[in-house]
Amino acid sequence: MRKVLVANRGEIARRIIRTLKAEGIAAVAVYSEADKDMPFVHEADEAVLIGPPPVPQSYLNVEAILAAARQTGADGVHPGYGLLSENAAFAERCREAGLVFIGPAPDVIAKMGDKVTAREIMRRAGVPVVPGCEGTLADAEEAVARAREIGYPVMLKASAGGGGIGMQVVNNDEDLRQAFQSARGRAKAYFGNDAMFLEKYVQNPHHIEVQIAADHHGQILHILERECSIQRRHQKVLEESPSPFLDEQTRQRICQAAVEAARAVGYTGVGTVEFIVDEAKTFYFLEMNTRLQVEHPVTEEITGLDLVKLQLDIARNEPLRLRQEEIQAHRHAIEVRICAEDPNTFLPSPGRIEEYRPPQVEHVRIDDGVEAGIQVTPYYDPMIAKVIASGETREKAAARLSDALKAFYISGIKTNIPFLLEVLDDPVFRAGTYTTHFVQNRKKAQHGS
Ligand code: MV4
Repeated sequence: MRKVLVANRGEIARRIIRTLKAEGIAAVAVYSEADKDMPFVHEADEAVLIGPPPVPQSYLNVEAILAAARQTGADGVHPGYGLLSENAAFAERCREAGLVFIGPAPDVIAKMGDKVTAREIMRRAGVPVVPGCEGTLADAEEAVARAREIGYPVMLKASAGGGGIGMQVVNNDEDLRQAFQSARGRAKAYFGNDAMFLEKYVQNPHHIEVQIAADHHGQILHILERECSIQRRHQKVLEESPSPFLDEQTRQRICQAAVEAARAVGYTGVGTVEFIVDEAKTFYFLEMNTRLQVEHPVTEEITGLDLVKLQLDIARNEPLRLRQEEIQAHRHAIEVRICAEDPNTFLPSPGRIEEYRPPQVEHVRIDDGVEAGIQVTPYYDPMIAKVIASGETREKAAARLSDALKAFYISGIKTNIPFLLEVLDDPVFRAGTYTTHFVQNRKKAQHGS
């Protein structure tokens, strides 16, 4: 590979360009009219305007992106996260155009994108899945029959959903009959696919994911876990590794299960296996994400690996020159996502960034996509920077992160930094005992209910 087109924007485009340069590979940026002044556009070796600001006309515009690749002579495409990263049809179009898609094969993306198929593949391979129905539900009456077998509460999910979209908790037959029709209608409208399934609802769980890497020579490695339980409305707020919740034995077992999950689908590339872990530390496969994730720097900071380099090595058909025993957590790392939003209402706060001064301190990594003078527009994700602090202990990493956030100066837009500081200061966070209900529980406590 000599030239790679980065089919993304903002901080992740910049992050990918950094490793491309280190590898001596030329980077092509594609950008919308709204992004012409963004750092990733200037840092690429070449940049191609692909359309107006709305994503369907630019960053999701497959024809324009493929035309940019052809026009610049790129031989590879890195999709980043979000946007086209888990679009099997796009991966296939890249291949047809003679471009190396930096990710797994299109059929693997499609299989993992369909949650019922993913569940069946894992169940047959002996990877634990949440107790639930087999295959899809024909109608509301079948849903009720299965729910009675599973036992309420159950979670009704859309097979084409994922990431929290198209799922709801149901407590009894009557609610399920009601929920089934409306949920199916929404799934049809949202995804063009109304396949539904049921799982036992796991109360107060932890959300733990395992990083994996698999080459084209049969080697599959896990690269430890990330604890991602601190979320708000299915948007992750903070991620850390190692998980303060896992003991060494459970860690070994969940990481091994992730390797088996990758093997079961014939995975190649860097990917993430998401698990839900209950209070007794029993874990279940939830989903597999076939892309580089937002929170990948947490893994990089504790292991010293460059996950984008691993993606490139695998895409170049090179064997992974790593043994499982060599992959160790040398430190503790915690990441938070800085978003252009009102810290009280969580509503987006677009506008021009007047001043922008990220702190520069040792063991604090900042992956950002903006600079002073940049306009944060409502067209795209409001995340503008990630701050990743590490230390020999969790306490040191947390203290460094807190200091870094206090020293992070941004004016012109509102950011969620005050909210992130409250999270870091919360006794439940400090104790490391939080679950996916952490943000919701804090809010309840504040309102005295
Ligand atoms: C669940 C669950 C409990 N039981 N499935 C959310 C994201 C997606 N990847 C799967 N998710 C969940 N699936 C079963 N059977 C809990 C979650 C979940 C969650 C649910 C409600 C509120 C916040 C949550 C945060 C993480 C995971």
